[in-house]
Amino acid sequence: MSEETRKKGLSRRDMLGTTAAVGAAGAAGVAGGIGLSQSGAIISAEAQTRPATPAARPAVGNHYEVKPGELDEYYVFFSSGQTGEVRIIGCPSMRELMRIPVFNRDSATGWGQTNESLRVLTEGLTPESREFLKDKGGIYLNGDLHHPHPSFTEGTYDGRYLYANDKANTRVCRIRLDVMKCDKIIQLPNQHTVHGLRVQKYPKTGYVFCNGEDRVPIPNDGKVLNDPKKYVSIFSAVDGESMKVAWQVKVDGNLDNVDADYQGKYAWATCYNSEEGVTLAEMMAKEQDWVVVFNLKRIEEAVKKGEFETLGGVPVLDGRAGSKFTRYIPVPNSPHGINTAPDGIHFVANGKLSPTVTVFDARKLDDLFDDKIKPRDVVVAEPELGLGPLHTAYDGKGNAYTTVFIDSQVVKWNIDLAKRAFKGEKVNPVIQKLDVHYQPGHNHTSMGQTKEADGKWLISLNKFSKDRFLNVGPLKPENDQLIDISGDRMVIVHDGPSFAEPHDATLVHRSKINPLHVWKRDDPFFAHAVQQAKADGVTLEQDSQVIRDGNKVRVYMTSAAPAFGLEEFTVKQGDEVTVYVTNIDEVEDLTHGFCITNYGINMEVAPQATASVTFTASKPGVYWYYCSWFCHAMHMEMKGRMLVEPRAT
Ligand code: CUK
Ligand code: CUA
Repeated sequence: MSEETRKKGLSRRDMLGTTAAVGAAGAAGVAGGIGLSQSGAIISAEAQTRPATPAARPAVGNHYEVKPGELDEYYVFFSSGQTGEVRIIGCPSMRELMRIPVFNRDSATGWGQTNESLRVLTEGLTPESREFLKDKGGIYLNGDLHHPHPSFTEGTYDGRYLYANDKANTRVCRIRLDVMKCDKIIQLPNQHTVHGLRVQKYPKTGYVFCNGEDRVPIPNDGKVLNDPKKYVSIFSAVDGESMKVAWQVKVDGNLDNVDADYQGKYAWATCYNSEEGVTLAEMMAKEQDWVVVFNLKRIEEAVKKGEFETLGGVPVLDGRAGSKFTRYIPVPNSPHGINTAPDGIHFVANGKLSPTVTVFDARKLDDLFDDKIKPRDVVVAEPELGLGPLHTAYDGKGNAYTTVFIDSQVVKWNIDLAKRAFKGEKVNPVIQKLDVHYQPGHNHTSMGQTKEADGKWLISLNKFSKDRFLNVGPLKPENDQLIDISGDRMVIVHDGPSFAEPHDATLVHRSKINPLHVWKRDDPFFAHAVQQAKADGVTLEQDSQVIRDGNKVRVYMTSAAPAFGLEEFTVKQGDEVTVYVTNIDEVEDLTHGFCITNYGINMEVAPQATASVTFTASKPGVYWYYCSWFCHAMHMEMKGRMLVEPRAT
């Protein structure tokens, strides 16, 4: 690349372009109307007359533009932090496509109110939480979802599930990628919060690894209080199929983030607070913390042989210092993200308080566990990148991209150069530092957490947006920036505001995901409703009728645009009413809703689905119910009356 091109911020690829037409447009714009692109493709007359790229916008052509009616190449599964949901964004357009409620209460879909969602939200609670929530509606209304990660088969995404953690209430969820609904939530016993979450990449998922961050007594029942020596933190492996805890391991310190290898042998986690303090000053006192490596085979063998204690109903092993199940590798104080490279060999712990990242070679772990080498012998590089390294992503071409929070930059560096520098060679592993706006946490590359990393896109999830958008008051959105990494240089091509707080995201090529267009009638998600209808002699797809069963009333109705199967139904004050709505429209995207005015009831019923809601008809009177999802020209008229007869006094 010539010095002049470098100054303009252009890469060779910018000049060549991605596709003849689009790339040529970029080249014409920046290079002032050359008739031939360097790849030899003739630039169209239209492209030559296209206005030059505005100076403020990076000159990479328009290949990140997804025109109206065109589809994105990648699904991005975004977390939403303390909002508690998962969001689906299209990349490269960065258009928000859908929100999947999980740990939150959602008005539009009825998540947290329908019987189908309540089953998911309650069945996996620990007995203590069930008791605690008894007089609070039975469910948690908040969550803090940090890390959404899809299931793997043999090192790449298989399109089955997405898993995520709830840091707020120590839960793990599973989302079915065929219908994009959460079908399982479990709360982890013994541990206090689950922060880091990543999944087993090989041979398949397999395990979902969940880091217990805070240290508490086990059991945490008040018998031990201000005696931190007796606190412990827990690493959990959840079986991604059964969504049960397979095993837990007690560890020293506080676990932060986690990742897994490509061989199915190890998982590794960053660990801070080796001091085991309970105040900020205590937690930062030492110069060093650790990366903990878990030996999956040794743990599985011990579980098989029964070498564990059962706590909270699950097998718990002791992995604290000196255990055969773990190794503690010293790294600079308070590491944060830990990320496995697509080469299947390296993994990187990000320094946070140290300006360095530490690079490990997974091939040395067998020797480490056999005590043939020392923990630090696994370290093969430790480049200094900038202030506040938090997370690292990869392009599959040997380069890594690390966010540095305090410097507000993404640093592109080369793993091989870093290893050579570590051995004493005079080389600089840092290739480019790019300003991002501002304070980045996670960053993610397209397919970058699989062996199929394709090196096209990087998203920097910035915690602050400050002046990048119209001012919306003291509470500002985050800023997710799309960065083109396909050339030699990183180029920011898009700013995208998003609401609290996408910590993490996964970019999945669209060829990996195959959602249904309408529900299947035999879907397990509403199997309970189908079962109940069968017991009542009701065919959900045909019948609209009211069944009385003591003071329980079951109201079955179909919905077909623009009418409900029942224009009215009558119940008695005090009845426990369950309404089952079956959407018999087979038309794609023809969703109905069911909302009862002044009864606080609303739910979504997508094509060919059944949804149900149970409530007490405590207020007598006339209550209109209406369809809340716009479905037809006569959508406003899609309604009926619930007549609640007053209790005889
Ligand atoms: S953590 Cu948020 S920036 Cu929960 Cu993945 Cu690093
Ligand atoms: Cu049915 Cu609107």
